[in-house]
Amino acid sequence: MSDITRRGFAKLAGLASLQPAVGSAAFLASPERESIGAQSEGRQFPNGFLWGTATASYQVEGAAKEDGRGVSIWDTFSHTPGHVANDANGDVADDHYHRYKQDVQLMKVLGVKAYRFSISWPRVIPAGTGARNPKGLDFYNRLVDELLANGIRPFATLYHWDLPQPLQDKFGGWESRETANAFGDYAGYVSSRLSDRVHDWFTMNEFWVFINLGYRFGVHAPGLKLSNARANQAAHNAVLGHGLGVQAIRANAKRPVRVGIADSTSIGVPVMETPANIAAAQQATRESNAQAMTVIQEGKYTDKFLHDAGADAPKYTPQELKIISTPLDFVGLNIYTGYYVTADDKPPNPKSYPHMLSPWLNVCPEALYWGPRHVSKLWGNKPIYITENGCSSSDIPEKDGKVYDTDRVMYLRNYLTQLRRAATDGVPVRGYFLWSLMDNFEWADGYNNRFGLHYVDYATQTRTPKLSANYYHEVIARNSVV
Ligand code: GBH
Repeated sequence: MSDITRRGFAKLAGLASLQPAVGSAAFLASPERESIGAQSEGRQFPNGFLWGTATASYQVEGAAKEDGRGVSIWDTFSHTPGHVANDANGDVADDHYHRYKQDVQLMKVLGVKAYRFSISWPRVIPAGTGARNPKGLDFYNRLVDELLANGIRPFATLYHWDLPQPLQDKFGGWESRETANAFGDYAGYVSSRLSDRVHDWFTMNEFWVFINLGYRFGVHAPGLKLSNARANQAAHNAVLGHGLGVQAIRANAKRPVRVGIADSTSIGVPVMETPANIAAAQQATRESNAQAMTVIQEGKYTDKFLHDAGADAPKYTPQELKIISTPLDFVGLNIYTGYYVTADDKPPNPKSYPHMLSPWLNVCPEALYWGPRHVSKLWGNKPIYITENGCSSSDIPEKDGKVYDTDRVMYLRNYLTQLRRAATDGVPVRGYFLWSLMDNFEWADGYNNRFGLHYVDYATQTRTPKLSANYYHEVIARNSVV
């Protein structure tokens, strides 16, 4: 690592001790910035490109029993031995519930202009339906106010997997349309209370993941291994809940709002960028997302999906398809990786294919070009946000206490290069939310896989910026790949 980088990193590390007096302006004014500025040529993002970070309620908040919060399926799941690495849980997590002001300062030092967080349904409506819990909602009032006071735009997600346990117990969770209705009611309530200050909304995070990992493969809450027919019905009820949510957010909004989804749309990437492969990759993307993004955008399940599912296809009415496809204001894509496509095949990856610390996280930077591009070609020119992108790294502090996550920097630079290519190719991608602001509870992997720009020492709750925080700070300051 060069001296220049080390000095810059040390400065940022100093900043994170929250001394606004040596804030980012001092860092930016340094001569280092001038001397390497020329390298940024040709790597600029469009003016006004929105840089942000993301987290989710159960992964960071902790305070699991405070201020009347109800129990979620992730509390139950993580407290059942054998489900999560080291039997970890989110009881404390990053203690963000109490430390949110400090965490907003971390964002401010980074220079992000937007923050995507999620709202815990059981905090706000502990039983899932019925009685509201104003004390729970107040946490989000405080958080939103703190963000706005610091010039950071809030993007709220209403469902990032922490379903109120009573909905699972009473109705079988997403197996029932009752849960979709309850979600609509909850979405309308939260909109009525926060939309005076929150302009940008996502209904749900990653349909495929919470349905398939939760209800089909049993590795996420609620840990069920349902038949294909029942899991397909659960997936249908989830997108129905999304549609009801979109309508309820708008119907209850105090000011104009924009509503979208944050979906783990799987992205077909042409192995070689020939016209035939590109067309095949686009078509593969449409089919492989038939139960989420495609039905939401088109208001119908694809013929191929219905044919392949046969008797296991979900039961639904034309009216439900209309609700599901209520037009969105923008589209959020969570993109970590992609899969390769050729005109006649979906080739498997060889054993030597590179991945980050998480075995599933194959390095595929081109997904950040092809993802937004396929979506805009298939479904029109709506604004697109990358609502999550980032990676796990082993992130072991060195003797000097710092984390030199050069692998994450490598990952980010390659992905951002492809995102910039999309933005300058006319794809309407408007912003990027890096996952994640800080290390957090990584679901079934517990606290082992760290995705943060800030290292969290869970014994002391200290946050320390990693080298990648320094990197992202530079990207934002220059609005450029660096
Ligand atoms: C997103 O999931 C989530 O929105 C976010 O909460 C999460 O922290 C982040 O990305 C990083 O994972 O080992 O076969 O069980 C991305 C989708 C969900 C993909 C968990 C990997 C585990 C697959 N990820 N999944 S497996």
